[in-house]
Parts: sequence; structure tokens; C-alpha cells
Amino acid sequence: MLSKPYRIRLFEEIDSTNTEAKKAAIAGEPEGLVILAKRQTAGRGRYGRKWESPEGNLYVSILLRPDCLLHEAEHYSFVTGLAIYDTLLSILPSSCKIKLKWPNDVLVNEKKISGILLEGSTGKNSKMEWLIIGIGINILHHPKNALYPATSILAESGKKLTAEVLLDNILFFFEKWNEVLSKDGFSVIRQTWLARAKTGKIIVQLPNETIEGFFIDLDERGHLILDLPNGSKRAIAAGDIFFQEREKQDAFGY
Ligand code: BT5
Repeated sequence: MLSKPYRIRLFEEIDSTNTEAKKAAIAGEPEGLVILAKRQTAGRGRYGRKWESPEGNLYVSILLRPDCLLHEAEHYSFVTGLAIYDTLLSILPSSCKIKLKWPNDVLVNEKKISGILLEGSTGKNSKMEWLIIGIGINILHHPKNALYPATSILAESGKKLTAEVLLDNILFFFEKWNEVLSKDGFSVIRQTWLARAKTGKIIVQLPNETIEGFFIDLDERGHLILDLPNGSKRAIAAGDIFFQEREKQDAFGY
């Protein structure tokens, strides 16, 4: 649980809400700061990839100072995924199929509607000093040629929501799942996340390797457990996954 209520700072335009939150963290800002921007000029994904950030979508970063170790901070990616899932469930028509995609995406009707970017810094003994949770949700716009097929709330439901309404919901559900993490630990988060996730036959793209296998589980760290064709198992800490039936072309066409 956060010791203080959220303090929302709104920007018309910013390079990246994560970068702004990071500056505040380094300057000693207490946790609970929320950086919200109408548009970003240098929105980032993982590995320095670009996050398309025109006006009309949600771009937000939350500053936390969790009392945990580096590997435990990864759990917040799953907490955030569950909060986005609940938010979309409360907004979208029931005909929309919402799925979590490892490690940091939310899909609606098989397309990416949201991405999460965690950035943090550790001090002594690998304890977290600060953690920034960056969230992008496509409300009105989505890219046409993304790494993974993309969509928006407008495209899936015809609804034109504001980023503020969406953020209220995100923070509400984030607190709910954050409390579950504090009280019950990662196992409940993990089980719930898995029950809402897209699993199955996948291709994993790593920087120097492409692996095929069956996504069967998450371990205690949130790493993906892959069942390999030779019967062995392999834990994957980070990477991009593509589901084999429909997305083989996307996986190699980027
Ligand atoms: C992510 O990265 O999915 C994390 C995105 C986090 C964005 C938020 S916005 C607020 C905060 N401030 C920031 O600067 N960032 C965070 P990744 O899994 O690496 O996916 C990036 C890939 O998604 C890109 O290479 C594109 O192919 C695709 N992409 C870019 N913009 C997109 C969009 N708006 N919707 C869907 N896909 C997109």
C-alpha cells in the first residue's frame, strides 16, 4: 500500500513520462507521484523501442519506492497488467476478449492495446530505491504497422474515453492488486495473471536466439517457463513472444 495518496502532475507534451518520473525519483520525490501527459515526443518501449504517442491515448508513469529487492520489483509488472485488465473489463463490451500477454502487454481481440515499461534503481543490498511503472493505453489511436498487431479502445468499442477517466480506474485497480501482493504475496498475483493470460505454442525472440516451445507457466520471479520440443524446460527472463498459429509472419517480418 502507498503511504501517501497519488499526486497527479499533468503535462500537455513531454518527451517521456518515464523519463520525467525518473528525474523526480532521482531528485528525492516521495512515492505516489503520477506523471500524466497528453502526448509524448520520445515515448519508449523496452529495449529503447519507440512507443507511438499521439494525443488522445493514455501515457502515465507512477513512482513507487517499494521495500523490496530487484527481482521482486518485477512482480509489479504483473500487478499492473491485472489493473489494466480490470480497467478494460469495466469499460469494454463483454464481447471483447481481453488477454494478458507475457511479459508486459494487454491484448484485446488478439491485438495489443497496452504496454507496460518498468524502470528502477537499486541501492545497497539490491534493495529498490525507486521504481517507475510506465503505462501506455491506446484510447483513440493505434499504430498500423507495429511489432505486434495493435488496437485501441475506440477501434474495439466505439467509445471515446478521456485519459483521466481511464487513469482513475487504473489507480483504483492498481491499489487493489498492490494490496493483494502485500498481503498474499506473488503466488496469488501469478495464478490470477496466468488465468487471464494467452498461453500456448509460442516463438520467443531473444537478442541472439529464436526458440519455439509451449508456454506453460510462470515461475516465482515472473519468468516464463517454456516447454521445449525435446522435453526439457527453460525459464525466460525477458524477450518478445509471438503465438505460433497466427503470428509467425509478424515474428520474422519486423
Ligand atoms: C512496451 O514496450 O510495450 C512498453 C510501452 C510503454 C509505454 C509507456 S507510455 C508511458 C510511459 N512513458 C514511456 O516513455 N513509456 C511508457 P515493447 O514491448 O518494447 O513494445 C514496443 C513495440 O510496440 C514497438 O516496437 C512497436 O512495434 C509497438 N508499438 C509502438 N507504439 C505502440 C502503440 N501505441 N500501441 C501498440 N503497439 C505499439
